[in-house]
Formats: sequence, structure tokens, C-alpha cells
Amino acid sequence: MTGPSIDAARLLGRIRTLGEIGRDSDGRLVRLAASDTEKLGRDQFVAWIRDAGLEVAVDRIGNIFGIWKAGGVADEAPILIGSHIDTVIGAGIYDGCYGTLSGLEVIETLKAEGLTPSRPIAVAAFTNEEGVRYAPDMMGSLVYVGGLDIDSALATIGTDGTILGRELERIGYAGEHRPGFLKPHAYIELHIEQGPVLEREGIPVGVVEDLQGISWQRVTITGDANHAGTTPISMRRDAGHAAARVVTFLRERAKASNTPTVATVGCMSFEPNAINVIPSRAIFTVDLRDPDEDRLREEEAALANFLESLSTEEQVGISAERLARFEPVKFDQSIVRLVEKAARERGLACRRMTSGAGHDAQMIARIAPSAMIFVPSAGGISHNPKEFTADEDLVAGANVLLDVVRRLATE
Ligand code: HGY
Ligand code: MN
Ligand code: MN
Ligand code: MN
Repeated sequence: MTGPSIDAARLLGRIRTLGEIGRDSDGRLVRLAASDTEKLGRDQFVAWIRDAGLEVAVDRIGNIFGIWKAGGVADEAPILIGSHIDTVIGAGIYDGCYGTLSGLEVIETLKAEGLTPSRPIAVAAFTNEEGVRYAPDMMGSLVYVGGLDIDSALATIGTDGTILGRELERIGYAGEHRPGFLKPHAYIELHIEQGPVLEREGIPVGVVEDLQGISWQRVTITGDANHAGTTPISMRRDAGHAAARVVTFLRERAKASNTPTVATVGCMSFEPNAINVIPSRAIFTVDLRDPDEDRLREEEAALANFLESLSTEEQVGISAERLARFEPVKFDQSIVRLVEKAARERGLACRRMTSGAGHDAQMIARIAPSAMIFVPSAGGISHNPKEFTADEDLVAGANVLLDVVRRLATE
């Protein structure tokens, strides 16, 4: 499987170049889906794909593809290497971009070594993997596999009141290809782990064999605004206090469960949001995850029951809206074994693991045999400017990806 290696300087240079595109006035990296800054990142990626002599294709949800049809192999299903280039707010430079740029690097390396692949090889940057501006996350790949109808996706209203389809048109990435126009023969995604396991165990390669389920909800609690000074505690319908009880409920339950269940309240807003007014409304998000579907359902049911009893106790109205729901996914064992073999043949220690984060592979696995490769995250930190992975690990991971793709492209 092993052959020539990637051009490390080219890959590392591109990761750093893309990592500087989309910084706000505070220097934070923010390339939210279909935003002006993300357009700049997209344009840079497309320019690199073109320079590499690949065919560029954009589909209606803005997914970008760079396709190498070597040897004139026309419509054979391609080997697809993907990830994303949109980011969260205050992001690191590796999440998504590392896998996307490594995919391009792998194709350029295979072209340069004169490989004649048995099928096309393509790299994809999927739209709105992060889901920060438009829910759900992994939206571009979800539409790609038919898990969300394209017109509903394009009609999605963002946290800033914009409409995704209009924004894609505005930035020039409302493509004409039908989502799903390329049905992959196989899919492989290289990504930073975004967690502490590989670094803690001193292992450079993670062989990802499954991905946990994700449940996103937005909860609205409605009480009564009232004077902070004159209203006795017993007479309050305090939406803010009720919301705080939900946060504590989720943490205590997850902590006591000694299962892998994790729960996060990442966004919260109060109305009228004034220091001396009891909040009449609290709106917040709940992110629940678990590798086991039955347990994830139990957590969702436990939260629903708690919200019901809380509504009575606190005399407030409570409603919950589902924003995203993805079941746990098991990857294709034959590709998982290829990843393991490629790592070992490069003399790299590796270990099998579950992904805590959601990825586009979670969606593409619905239509093609898929697997993922992880590299260590320093301190397990991600979705944070401190996100870091050592160059040596970045290059090692990309070479494992190269060897897996070379093998898939010649079988
Ligand atoms: O939420 C996630 O895990 C992904 O990064 N969108
Ligand atoms: Mn990611
Ligand atoms: Mn992410
Ligand atoms: Mn992700």
C-alpha cells in the first residue's frame, strides 16, 4: 500500500493560508456557512482545485467537488475524500480544513506519481458542516445523501434571519449540480480527533469505526417579566431560573450516568435581558450525544419528562423544537481495516475508536462504505483558537489517507 508520500510543505502551507482567511476584527477565525468570509475560503479552495487541474463542480446546496477522472474513466463511481471548510465562531485552523486540503493533496500526489486509478477520485468540501448559522449541522452532506430535501434546506432561516439559499446565491455558490450527482464507490475522511484520547495514549493515528448519535433541540421557556426588587420569590414565574435548572439537570444526570452520554447547553438568551427584570423568556439549545441509540432516546425522554414537571413547578410554559437528530453510525469494516493496515505499514501506532464529534462521514456512510482517520489534538482542544495538531501528526495522517486512497483506487 505504501508508495511515495505527500508534499508536506504544500499541505501545511495551505492549512495555514486557509487558516488566515476569515478572521474578524478581534482576530477570531469565523467562516460561518455561506457568509462573506466563508466565500473567501471557498474561492481559495476552488483556486487550488483548478490549479491542480481537477474538474470543479458545485451542487445546489453549495457542496464543492474537485474531480480527477484520470485515464478517461468516465462515470465510474468515484472514491470520495471529504470534509468541510466552514468553521464555528472562534475556530481553530484544522477542523474540517485539514481533511479537505489533505484530500486535495492526496489527489495531486497520486497524479504526480503517474497513478492510473481504476475509477475517478474526488475531494469534497461539504456545506454547513458546523450548523452554527443554519441548523442542522452536516447539512450539505445530509442533503447530498437525500436525508434532507434540498428546497427545505435552501429555505432554512439562520440565527441571523438570513435564508441559506439566498446567501448561497449571493456568494456565488448556488451550484447547478443535483445533490448526490456523484455516488461514491467509497468515502474516507481525515480529521483531527478534537478530543483527548490519542494524545493521552501517545498514539498518532485513530482508526474511527463508529460515530455517536446527536440530538439538537431549541427550548423556549416563557414566564412573566416582573420587578427584580418588589416581586417575592414565591410569586415569580422566572424563565431564567427555570432555564438554569435545566442546565443543572442535564449536567448532574450525565455525570451520574457513568455512560459516554454528554450534554451541552451552548447557546442561551434571556428576554428582556435587563439586570432588574425577572426574565419573561429564556431560549437555549441542548446538544445530547451518545454512541448508543437506545440510551440517546432515554436521555431525550428524561429531558422531556423533566421539562414537563419543571413547567408545573415553576409555573412557566416550556416548548422544545428539534433542530437535528442523527443516529450513531458504524463505519465499513473493510475500509476500517485498510486504515489500520496503512498506518501499520507506515510504522505508525494506531487504535480503534469512536468519534465524539459529528462529521460528514456520518451522512455519507448512508450511501457508501465509509471510514475516518483521526490524528491527535493537543490537549484534546477544538472549536477553540487553541486547537493544535503537530505538523508531524498532520503529515502522518495525510500519508495514511494517501495509502488508503491509493489502494482503493487500484483494486
Ligand atoms: O457538532 C459537531 O460535532 C460538528 O462539529 N458539527
Ligand atoms: Mn469538523
Ligand atoms: Mn467542528
Ligand atoms: Mn464535525
